[in-house]
Amino acid sequence: MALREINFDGIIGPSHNYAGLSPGNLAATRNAGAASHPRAAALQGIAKMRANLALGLVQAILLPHPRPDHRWLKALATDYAAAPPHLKAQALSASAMWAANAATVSPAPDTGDGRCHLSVANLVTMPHRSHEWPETLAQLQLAFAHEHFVVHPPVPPPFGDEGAANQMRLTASHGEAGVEVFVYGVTGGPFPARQHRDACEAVARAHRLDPARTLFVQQSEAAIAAGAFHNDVVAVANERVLFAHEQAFADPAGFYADLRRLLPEVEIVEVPAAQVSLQDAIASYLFNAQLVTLPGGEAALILPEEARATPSVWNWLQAHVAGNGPIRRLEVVDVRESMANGGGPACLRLRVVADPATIDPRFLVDDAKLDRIAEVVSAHWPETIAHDAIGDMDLIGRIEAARAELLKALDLVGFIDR
Ligand code: SUG
Repeated sequence: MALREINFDGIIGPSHNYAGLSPGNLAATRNAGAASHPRAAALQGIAKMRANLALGLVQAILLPHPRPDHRWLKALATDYAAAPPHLKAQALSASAMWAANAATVSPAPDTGDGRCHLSVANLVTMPHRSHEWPETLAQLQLAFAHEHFVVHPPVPPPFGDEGAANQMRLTASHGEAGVEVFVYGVTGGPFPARQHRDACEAVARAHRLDPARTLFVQQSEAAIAAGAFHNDVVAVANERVLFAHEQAFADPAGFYADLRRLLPEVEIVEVPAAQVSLQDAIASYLFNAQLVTLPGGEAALILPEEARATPSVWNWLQAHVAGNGPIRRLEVVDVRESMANGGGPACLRLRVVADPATIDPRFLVDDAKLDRIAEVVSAHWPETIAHDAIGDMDLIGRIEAARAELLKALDLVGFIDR
């Protein structure tokens, strides 16, 4: 088995809009009511995937969910035309684009049965995200049907689970056994802590992780209160590098000591608050970068434009690279439409370490397939959605037709359409 890290990016759906549905997500709240640009949004996501392919990384996709979610509305004894405005917005959200929240993944080298385990996230804290899981489960069961994988249904409510956004894996190299770190929240000042410790522990048990190599770490209240609604807004890890803000964790010293004991070669890159404030880190999404290992072995950070535009952040990064820090290369991508809803480069992807030959090939992409996807997006995704248009049934028809065209182009009709 040739294990590689595969990035599954959520294709940004045709219903992408700014409804301000996530309290505690400052960007989404700030942009509530603004006009969105679904076509440009999806093309930005595709351009990010192309850039990752050009770096020699393996790239895959997850598909937009059917929106509005008629099944969910039916379970609420209504339909789209009759639903009150808040349910309309929640049913229409394109939030499944943030694939880091789709599932938690434990690659085969970490698990008791030598298979790669995926647990679909329940996302119960936010109503608009709580109905993503059935479609996510269906897509993951299709993409990971090979016997190498075990796909688990979500942890039951009320234990909130937001998937890989709150999980980090540290290891000497992707194909070796790792230390899995589950970050949970207890309190977040005025905002909800979306990831519950009981959910983390349930996932770790389901994945048959070695308790001696599994850490449960509390996110700091200050981070959640400042707008870090997921750990991946203030920390990211890849292979032996942990890159985190000084105020990310409730007890950083205890966490780092455990990590050094379990993985002596770990390299902890902590950004001091005196150089980059929590506010700048969160506004710029410095830590919502994709930290990746390039084919040559060096670590690169794939950052949003907003990180380059924030002087404290860009200065820190330049100094780190000039000083021979573990991160050797900076790549900047434009994902502004997603960022305006609080989703950076890392939110848009789910990492799976596996042999690409074991993945349903319809989910893997190369440049030619991205061309086909971009054609469908350019022809069918709405150019803009004004906030007051979400009740417009013509728009709903276009959104549904657009997704159907994409499934057709990817040979997925009859598999994940409903
Ligand atoms: O759950 N935004 C998402 C952003 C998720 C980012 N993911 C990670 N950090 N991994 C959220 O808050 C906004 C949708 C709206 O308000 O319409 C939203 O759901």
